[in-house]
Amino acid sequence: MSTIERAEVFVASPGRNFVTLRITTSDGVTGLGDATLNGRELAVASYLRDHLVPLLIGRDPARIEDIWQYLYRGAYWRRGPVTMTAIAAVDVALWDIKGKVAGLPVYQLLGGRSRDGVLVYSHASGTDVPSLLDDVARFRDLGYQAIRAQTGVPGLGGSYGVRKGVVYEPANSSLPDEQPWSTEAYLDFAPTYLAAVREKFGSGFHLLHDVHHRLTPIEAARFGKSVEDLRLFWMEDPTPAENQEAFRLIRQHTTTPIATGEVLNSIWDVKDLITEQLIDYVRTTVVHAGGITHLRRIFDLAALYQVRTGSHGATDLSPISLAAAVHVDLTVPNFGIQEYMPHVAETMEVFRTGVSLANGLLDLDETPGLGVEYDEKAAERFPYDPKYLPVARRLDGSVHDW
Ligand code: CS2
Ligand code: MG
Repeated sequence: MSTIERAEVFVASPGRNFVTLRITTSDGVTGLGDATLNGRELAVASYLRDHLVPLLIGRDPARIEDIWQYLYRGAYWRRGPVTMTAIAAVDVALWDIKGKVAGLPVYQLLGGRSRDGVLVYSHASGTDVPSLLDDVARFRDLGYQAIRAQTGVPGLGGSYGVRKGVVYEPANSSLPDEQPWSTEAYLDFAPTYLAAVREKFGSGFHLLHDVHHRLTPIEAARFGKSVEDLRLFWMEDPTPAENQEAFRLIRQHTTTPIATGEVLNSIWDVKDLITEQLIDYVRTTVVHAGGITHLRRIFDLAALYQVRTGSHGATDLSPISLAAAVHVDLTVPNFGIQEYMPHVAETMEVFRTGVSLANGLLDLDETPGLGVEYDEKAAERFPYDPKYLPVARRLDGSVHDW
């Protein structure tokens, strides 16, 4: 029987910080898992190196479910982003190994293709409305069928979602960048720029918007109502989702579809949102919600309640996560959409994958496993570069949800 012989954790910053787990079996087969938690990378690296790796050596890599249960129940302290990201990295690496041993791409082990390609959306942004409209036009010209639109709020300094460089990178400073926030200014302005997008480009494509946890339920209800005629594909994270029942109030007032879940880490965190149909899309991911094994459980529960998938896919999820997400997205019956932000060139020097984009759809080649390679020598050229996500403060100085 093949056993787990080695498990190595790599922390590097090719374009941005990533934590990568590589498991090697006694037969020399390797599997990769993403363990990146933006702004808290070393917590997961330590959880893996100091607490999980010693438990993996000598185990049968084929026993994916047993290892998942062992790491989840055996921790005693359950759930949360650090624990579930570490378990996810192990889980995805073991699926990678299983695919390589079977000589099949992981999606074939998950039931095979349900669709020819994975519909994606990407991020259009601008410091003002004209530059946002130019960016939307750019993505339309690139063939995207779904586009997220975000821009700064006049009078507020930094604003969520506005790209500065080639890609949107929010973790941009060695201490948290404190950004001003005004809900009133946002609620007055955001509907106008989303309307400007629809007015210029019509309704022949999916338009998405990320509220990013910033409203109270009644404010989110007001926002949802104000954009109903714009036919958003979804309003994302309208209010913090720790209190799942808060979404009942939003649901009572608006038909604008709701997506949430990127910061949530287990089926328990989204159970009521799904079973009460308080959301239309669940955004949990292979990297922050326990890996392929647990994500499939969440997506199967969602399917019972006609909730579709809409996994998070920002650049702080590594190309390993994107590839694993596409394997899952190709197979699940209740697929909705996949977030996709192309990684920068330095990142792709270190991670090589078989993921391809055409006409706004992602696909994979037939490489066994995940189809991803990690070049640790190249990674050594990009040492870890600690960065924090911003903090939002209201105009009175109090902390707000960023
Ligand atoms: C955002 C992310 O892509 C999204 O939907 O919510 O950009 C999020 O802000 C980052 O992933 C945080 O690291
Ligand atoms: Mg988001």
